[in-house]
Amino acid sequence: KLQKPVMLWFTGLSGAGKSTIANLVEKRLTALGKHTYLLDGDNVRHGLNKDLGFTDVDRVENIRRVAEVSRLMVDAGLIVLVSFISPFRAERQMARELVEEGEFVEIFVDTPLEVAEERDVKGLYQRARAGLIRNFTGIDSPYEPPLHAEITIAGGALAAEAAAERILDYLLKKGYL
Ligand code: GGZ
Repeated sequence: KLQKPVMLWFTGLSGAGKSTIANLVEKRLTALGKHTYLLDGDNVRHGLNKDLGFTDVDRVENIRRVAEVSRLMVDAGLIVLVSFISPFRAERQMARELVEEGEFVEIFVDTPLEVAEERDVKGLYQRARAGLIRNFTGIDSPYEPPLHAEITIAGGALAAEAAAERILDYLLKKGYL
């Protein structure tokens, strides 16, 4: 039986835990024999989108291209995990409308700015506060939280393993697995 393709769209601040959770979910799906692909800054911003930075205009184009590539992968039958800040509602909505009803699952990794900034794994928040990085999301660039995400993860409180578990449960319950 063919697997059900779906776009799992992770959104949230830098350092929210999107990629950590997406990687765990992908591992679990692979173990279940599913064919997946994870799109994130590491494999897109250094290649396809290396001409783009972090102005609003560039972020819109970043997400537009990511959504289109992701749509092609859904067409190919994959479970696609998409992990970008994707700060604007309009572009997330655009991505949603590229695929069939039920093929888009928005996952809001809702880690408060204070928590992400406290973690500051890469030291980017500190550099943004110091004015060394401009247009940093949450500092001097906006983040529009989803209003109707299919799944919201309290990223500050919930461990990545538990978050991945919740997403797997959702996919199972909704008939994707
Ligand atoms: C936000 C930035 C910035 C600025 C570099 N603002 O924590 P990270 O490092 O690994 O994830 C962040 C990543 C965000 O890229 P996205 O492609 O996901 O952004 S968007 O969806 O808005 O296009 C961060 C790093 O890039 N980074 N400069 N100014 N994050």
